[in-house]
Amino acid sequence: MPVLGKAENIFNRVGELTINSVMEGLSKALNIVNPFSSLNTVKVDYAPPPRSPVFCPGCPHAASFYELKVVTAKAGAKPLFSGDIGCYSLGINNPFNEQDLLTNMGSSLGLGMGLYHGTNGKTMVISIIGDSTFFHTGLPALVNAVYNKTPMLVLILDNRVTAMTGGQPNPTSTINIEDIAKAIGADYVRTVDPFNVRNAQEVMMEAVNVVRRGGIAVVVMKRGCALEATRLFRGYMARYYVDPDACRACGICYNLIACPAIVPLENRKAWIDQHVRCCSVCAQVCPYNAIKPEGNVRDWLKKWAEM
Ligand SMILES: Cc1ncc(C[n+]2csc(CCOP(=O)(O)OP(=O)(O)O)c2C)c(N)n1
Repeated sequence: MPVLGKAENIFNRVGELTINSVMEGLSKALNIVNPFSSLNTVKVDYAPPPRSPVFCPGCPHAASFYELKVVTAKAGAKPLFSGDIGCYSLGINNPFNEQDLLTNMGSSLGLGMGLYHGTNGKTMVISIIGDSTFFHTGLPALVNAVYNKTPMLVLILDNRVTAMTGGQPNPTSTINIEDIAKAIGADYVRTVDPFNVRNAQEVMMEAVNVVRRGGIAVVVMKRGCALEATRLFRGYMARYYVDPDACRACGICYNLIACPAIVPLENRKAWIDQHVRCCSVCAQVCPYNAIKPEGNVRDWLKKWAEM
């Protein structure tokens, strides 16, 4: 049986192995007509709407970035957001703009530390990192930060999986990040649910104050990836809707959380797409209580929290 692969030009040597390129390669190797080739191209006579890539509807990272933005603004802080590689890299975009540096997986803490010392302690550093990336190379950098007494807020976005590359499990399911941070000796360590907006903001504010006093604060934002929650608990899914009579068209929900399921209507009132999962954050930030539950959202969010 011959072994065929890249050397025989069955698969491309460089670039992404897309579903189409793999199907094409297998068809070539098996000497058959690619049964999917007719499905490969779809012609449409309209252009896709222009918008930057956004978080998924219900993504806990969007809630964390929203909360961090509000807290740093309230604290009058102008931090450097040292970013990292994962779904949360999308925090570089509007309306968040909370990733000032972004290089390689696990670099946020080390680069943040370098910038703190390189500016003689004049920079407030907030390092943002995911659970998988934290275990990859963030952990030794946290040890280093504690050892070198580098004031910093480390925000660990623990969505329970390695979401960006397909939702693979990682050590976060068996090793508690909060316990590790405490054992290393961080000055302030808390775990919060980003879907509990008020509590998350209070904890973040305390953490910013710890950093201002020269300490190292670690805040674990723990809430499972929305896509995984949908796969696991679809039967429990419940949603929110906008009561048009109560909505005052302030735009806080669609402008500041940037959930792609919330859109402004022509009269600028909000409308929520009923075909996606909900996380309750928009309902919590609406100043007019215009966003209301439909179905048993309490059970859905409780189930989701089990991840
Ligand atoms: C050294 C290295 N290995 C693998 C990758 C591919 N990769 C990109 S993001 C990512 C995981 C991100 O997971 P996490 O930090 O948990 O964030 P999430 O996407 O779940 O928000 C991986 C493995 C990479 N960029 N660099």
